[in-house]
Amino acid sequence: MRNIMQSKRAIIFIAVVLLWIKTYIVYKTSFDIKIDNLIQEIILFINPLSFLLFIFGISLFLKETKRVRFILATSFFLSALLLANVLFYRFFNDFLTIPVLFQTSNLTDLGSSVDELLKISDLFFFTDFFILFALVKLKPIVFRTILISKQERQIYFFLALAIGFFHLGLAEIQRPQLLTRTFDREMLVKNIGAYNYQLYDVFLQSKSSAQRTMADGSELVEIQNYINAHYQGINSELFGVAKGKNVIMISMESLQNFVINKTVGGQEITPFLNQLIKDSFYFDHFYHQTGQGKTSDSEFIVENSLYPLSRGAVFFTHAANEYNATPEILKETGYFTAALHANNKTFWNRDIMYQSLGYDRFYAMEDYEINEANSVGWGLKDREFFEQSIRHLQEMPKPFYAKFITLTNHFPFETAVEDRYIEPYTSDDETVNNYFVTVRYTDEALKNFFNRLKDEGLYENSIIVLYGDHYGISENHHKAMSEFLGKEVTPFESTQLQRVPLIIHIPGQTGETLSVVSGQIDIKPTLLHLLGVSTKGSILFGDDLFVKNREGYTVLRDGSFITSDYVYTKDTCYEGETGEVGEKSNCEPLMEKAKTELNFSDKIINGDLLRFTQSKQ
Ligand code: GP9
Ligand code: MN
Repeated sequence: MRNIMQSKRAIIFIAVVLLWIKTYIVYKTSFDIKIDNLIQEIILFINPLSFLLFIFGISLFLKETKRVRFILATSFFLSALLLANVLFYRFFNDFLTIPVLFQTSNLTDLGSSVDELLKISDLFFFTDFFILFALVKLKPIVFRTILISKQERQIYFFLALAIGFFHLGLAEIQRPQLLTRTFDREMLVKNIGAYNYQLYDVFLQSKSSAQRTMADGSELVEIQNYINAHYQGINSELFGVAKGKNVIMISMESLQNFVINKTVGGQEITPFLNQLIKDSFYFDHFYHQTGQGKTSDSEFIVENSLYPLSRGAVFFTHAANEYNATPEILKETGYFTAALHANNKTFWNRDIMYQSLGYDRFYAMEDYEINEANSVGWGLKDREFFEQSIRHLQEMPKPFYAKFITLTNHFPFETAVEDRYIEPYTSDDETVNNYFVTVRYTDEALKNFFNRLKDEGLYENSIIVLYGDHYGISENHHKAMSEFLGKEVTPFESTQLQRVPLIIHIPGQTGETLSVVSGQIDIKPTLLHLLGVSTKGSILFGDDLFVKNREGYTVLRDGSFITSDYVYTKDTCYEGETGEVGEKSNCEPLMEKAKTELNFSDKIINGDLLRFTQSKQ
């Protein structure tokens, strides 16, 4: 009796094991998943298992004939899904997402080449299905009757759950806050597995379509009224001053403002930027406003003048929305728009989101020569990145809007020996110590880039905007930071540390340091006005930074805000001048405004409200 029962359950285990092993083989042979250590290899190996146990476990609730059919159908479906991902990967070097399936341009590309992509060896994808099918046909008696006790079912699911927890526990150690923090699909597939990834994608898709479906244009009226009432106007002397010029945007990885004009061991940390700000507009009270989407959030804020979301990355969660981003607007006025970043194009879902933002071209990893010698840390060294980008700039139609995203100054702040222009700082915190060295390296890379732009005759014709994307030194490093700054890092100081440099270089304009309190959200209207494009009536939350007597005010994604007089953070109102704790009532009038703006911005994103704006109908 016992033997028969075991064999009756065997089909489930055979199905699970076959599909499990096959999935691992596919991971290793059809996808290019980078593995850095043994734990990652273990995660990759076990990641399909709990999902497969659960899905095939459903059959334990079914009657005998249905059970076998269910197992065969599931095996077939999952194999087909895996194959679909492999085909997609062969073409796009990316994993399938639901929005991608609905992106017609991708589908046409893919559809026309399915023949080419399919190989005879792809029959391998159904090996386990054929084996199962043969087993069912040859030994039908083994799988016919079902006698599984409730207790056995409980053990089965307990086991599946335990494996699932073990796997997710390992993944959490390797990549904390995976789902909210990282949205590189390769990283997701590596950590949660191909099948869980598809499920997660379905979940994200249904959540966002539910919110989208429930929205109608009516919420826009209130938002539009709010924006119109707060419109700050233009600076008529500077409006259109850079009209028709190329635009070079440079997102500087993890570059915080506290390094500007400072030294380590008697050496300037940013000698080039310190020089550059003398003949540029430099904003020294400018804040990053990013959330969990880090670099991608900064890109989102800068180009849309909307706030990012409080969890997740808009680039990933709302990539198919209608936007009215700077590249799209400039494209309409005759600009060629490009983003340049020598990383995996799917990181932060950029390849998809850039289409929604109106980019003509994304120069990513494939467009660069990357090898061990010219890489460090996260990839291509900044200097090489800029150098190799020059030819991309040369080939672009003019005028162009080109966004560069640097990478070397990324945590954990590694530099090659030959690229160390200053000695590390000397606290007992390696991260902080090395940060200055990578910042110094990026500064050097920027200097070279500017020289190359001059050589190529691109400098005089371009307006260059440089900004720090987000903090590099997190709250975990307060001790070493207090040492460097020579003062305790209170919540007030911690907010001050969220300042990143903003430098706007306009040929023919003399420089000035402006201390107006501002944030990344202000870049879009500021830039568009310099290029002579009006933003009056547009849905955006920033203001032109050159407007005379502009109100100093900026909101961070966690609800903190900074004005010319006060800093509100962690439910405390600090005096801006001294950093002393002050009366909460001083901050109260603006607490409501901060909340309203964040809330309006969330509504726009979650409801995809920009699809209802007039120009989009
Ligand atoms: C990855 C780079 C870094 O392409 O933009 O992203 P981050 O971790 O800083 O968000
Ligand atoms: Mn970044």
